[in-house]
Amino acid sequence: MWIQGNWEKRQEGDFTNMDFELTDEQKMVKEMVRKFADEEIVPVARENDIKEHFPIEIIKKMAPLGLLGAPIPEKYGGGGLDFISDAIIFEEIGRADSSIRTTLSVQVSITELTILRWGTEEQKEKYLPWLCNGDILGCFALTEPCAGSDAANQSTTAIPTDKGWVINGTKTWISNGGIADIAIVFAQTDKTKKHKGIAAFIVERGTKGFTTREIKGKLGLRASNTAELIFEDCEVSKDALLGQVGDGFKIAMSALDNGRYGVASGCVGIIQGCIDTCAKYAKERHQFGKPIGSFQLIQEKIARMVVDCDASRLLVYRAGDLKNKGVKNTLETSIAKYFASEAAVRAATEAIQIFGAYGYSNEYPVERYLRDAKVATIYEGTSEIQKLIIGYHTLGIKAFI
Ligand code: COS
Repeated sequence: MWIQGNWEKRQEGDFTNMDFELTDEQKMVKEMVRKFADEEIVPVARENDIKEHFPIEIIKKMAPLGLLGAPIPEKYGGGGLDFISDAIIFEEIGRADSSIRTTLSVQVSITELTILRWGTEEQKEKYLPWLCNGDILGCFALTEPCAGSDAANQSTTAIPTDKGWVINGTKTWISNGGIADIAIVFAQTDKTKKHKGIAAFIVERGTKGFTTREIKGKLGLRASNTAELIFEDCEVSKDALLGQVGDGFKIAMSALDNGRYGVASGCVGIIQGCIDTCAKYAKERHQFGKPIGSFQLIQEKIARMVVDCDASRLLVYRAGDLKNKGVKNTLETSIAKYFASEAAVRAATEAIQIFGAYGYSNEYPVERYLRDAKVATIYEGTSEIQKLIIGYHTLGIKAFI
């Protein structure tokens, strides 16, 4: 049945602002980042993965293009770009190499945007311009050996002193942890207050009592840097506090709204990469006297990837649109992250199937896509956590207390 009201509403322009066309600026960003990724990242991605080499040289080349601070206001050295452009950057870098996309996400989404949102003017001026121009790298230290999904259960402590704070504890699985110049570190100041006792600190590398230990042997993201951070009577000044004492959990959760957006966008890139490589291969590879792309079962696999890619991208853009409007977007970001990360695993699995035995070797990038996609269903909140966030927003009932 035709619903009359819809047409009238449309005439009045009374629909959500939905414009599926990228702006000229966004198209320019896409073209520029794709060119950079194809020229600088794709040719060395395989080698870096094999050698577990963190390519600092590529990160440094991204800075002059403005990629290390795209959504940060120009007054702090950023590009002042919107969040759809931000997603486009993550997608294009993610299409080339998720290890580099991870480094970029940590730098921009959960370090810079967190300092921008919660930092004092002094902290913003002290750190943001150097993060944006790549002189320093950041990391986000929330996870602990016993605090993963249960992020509020922090064992790291921060005890106040006359001069500032003394931090003790261990963080683990920290992306960029071994090479970052600053770390946003979460610690408990008063266990009786549970999540309301958590505080966040900006701790600089070189501070006495702060050491790192690199974690090697990961299934994927092998060219990204992951480390354990160890704090032993690590003294920081009062100025190191980010936000107020007790704001720590909110800071972490709001940061993850941005971090999960970067992960979801990067997964769109993985799916797009699967489509591009599979479409090319399916036209070149012949079996039974025909290109395999002419077989219905191959077309079905590629069609599913295309649908997953479009759906993921649209979910990302919806979350990005809310971010541009400054509207709370935890639910929409969780939906995008959950869907896109699972879809990336599906796409990469099918991509290997299309490539057959060749897909099982690192001669082609599809096996790396699968290894890299898998972690996106785990880090920055597992798929299970995203579903519980979605469930809570739908039912109003918390499953995790
Ligand atoms: N932005 C700002 N504040 C937020 C927020 C957000 N997105 N989400 C929650 N908060 C605030 C709430 O408003 C609440 O504040 P008050 O105590 O003042 O009312 C506080 O944080 C606690 O919120 P809530 O009770 O909803 O949190 P839960 O303990 O129920 O959250 C989940 C549980 C599972 C959602 C959370 O622990 C989580 O996301 N875990 C996964 C952690 C993760 O992703 N780890 C990956 C490693 S980090 S790279």
